[in-house]
Amino acid sequence: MFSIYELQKTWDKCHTTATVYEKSFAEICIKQENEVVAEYMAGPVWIGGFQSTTDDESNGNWALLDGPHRINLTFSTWDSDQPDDVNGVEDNIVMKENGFWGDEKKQHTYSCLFIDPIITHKANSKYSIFLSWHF
Ligand SMILES: [Ca+2]
Ligand SMILES: [Ca+2]
Repeated sequence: MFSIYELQKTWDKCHTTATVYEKSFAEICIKQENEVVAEYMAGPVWIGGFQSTTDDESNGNWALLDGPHRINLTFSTWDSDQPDDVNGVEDNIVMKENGFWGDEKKQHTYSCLFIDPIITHKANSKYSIFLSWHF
């Protein structure tokens, strides 16, 4: 189950906020997941994508958070001009309103996309239910 935490947070704050609510920062691994999220979101959202190292920027080294683990990015849907690493500081992934991804500076604030790991495993589907909320 995906959910959008509507308050705007930095990427790091989204990460810690996910833990507070016993959720995970969302990883998006397939096109269908991306499409579902793009349909429901009202504005850009941080997802749990980041560069595991920027030593070799052109190579990307993009990864996803999977709970406490990290996995290499196998699916991506970058916008046409992205990732462009403006000023050499864009190392995290935001999903824009059009559903495509951009690299962005982690200090920017956006809503956060979370998944509920427990329901995910039970239902074997992240997108059977979708809700949006804020506290
Ligand atoms: Ca970068
Ligand atoms: Ca960018």
